[in-house]
Amino acid sequence: MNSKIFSVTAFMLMSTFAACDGPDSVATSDPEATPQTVALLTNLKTLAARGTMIGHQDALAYGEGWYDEAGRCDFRDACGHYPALFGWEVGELEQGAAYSLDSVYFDRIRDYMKQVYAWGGVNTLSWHSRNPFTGGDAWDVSSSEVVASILPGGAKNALYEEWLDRLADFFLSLKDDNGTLIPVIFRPFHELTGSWFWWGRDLCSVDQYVALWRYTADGLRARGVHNLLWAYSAAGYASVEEFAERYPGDGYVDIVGFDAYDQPNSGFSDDVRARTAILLEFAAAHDKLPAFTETGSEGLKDPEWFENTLYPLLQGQGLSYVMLWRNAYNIPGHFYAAWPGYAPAAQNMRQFVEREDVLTLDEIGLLYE
Ligand code: BMA
Repeated sequence: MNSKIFSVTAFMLMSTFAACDGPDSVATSDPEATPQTVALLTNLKTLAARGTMIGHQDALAYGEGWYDEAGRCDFRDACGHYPALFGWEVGELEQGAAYSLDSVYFDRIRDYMKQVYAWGGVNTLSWHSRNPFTGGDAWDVSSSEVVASILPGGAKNALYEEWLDRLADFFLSLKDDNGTLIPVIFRPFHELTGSWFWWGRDLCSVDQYVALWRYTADGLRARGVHNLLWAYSAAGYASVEEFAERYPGDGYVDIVGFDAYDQPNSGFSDDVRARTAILLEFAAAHDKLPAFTETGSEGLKDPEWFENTLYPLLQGQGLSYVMLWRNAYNIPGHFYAAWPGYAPAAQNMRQFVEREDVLTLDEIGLLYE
């Protein structure tokens, strides 16, 4: 065999092995993350180069005019594909409640998450927990002592430990039929650069916010929870420094992102472009996966919003996912994904998801191996 043929053959063999092995595993923030959790992050990093996964909050739980109907999903019914990513909400789980602040039973959420995992989709959880200090809801910003009260030595530390017990029990109950833990993107204390939640910028110091995040992550890890990817998601910011100010550290975060909604006269597109550029710079410097963690245009008043507004903001950016907010069954006009009865928006959403670089469930391949 001459040397050229030998090296071509060797190269082909090496490529074959490389293709079988898949990409080398990337490091998760939790060094003890389960193999499926490591595989998820590894595969999401590769997938982001191909396109952006589309997600929808509470997609299987309810929608425009329906609640908990087997097999129903506004997103799929409007455009023929399931989203790749499914968002769920654990607010009030910490209270030991049976259902979330958006009235979805946690037992059902577990079933939905199991279904999504069986399909090969991605689950993400947000947590609009109640205010442990005042007893109000997540939006109760009447006190700036809340975060301090949770931390060790604080009056609500024991209560918060109970909350962590409940969260840990739930995360550890997320298993497939073989008993394998289902990986979850957990996105607590979100929109932290705003001041509308009790953990917001004006409600606690930088050190307190970082301590809250680490205390939560360490507490869950100490309880044996290793099936989480941690998502740090901001609201508005104007510089890398501002985005980074409350970042809990590379050992506590896997995904970085922001939430932004298209409200009338909010300069949405320019704002998202500016935030994305900053996000991508930060993500590259820290080797974290960038995502657009919540968005939408309430009621889709512009039925061409997906193609005319959203798509140009995603194209070529390398964002892992974009998640549309929920289609509330009991708040008129509070929807963000199209639904079949709203035909012009459904048609536009179908066009959008059929783009090669907008990824639905059927296009993401095997993410957990
Ligand atoms: C908000 C609205 C509320 C909901 C909350 C938490 O944006 O959708 O109705 O309770 O998110 O999911």
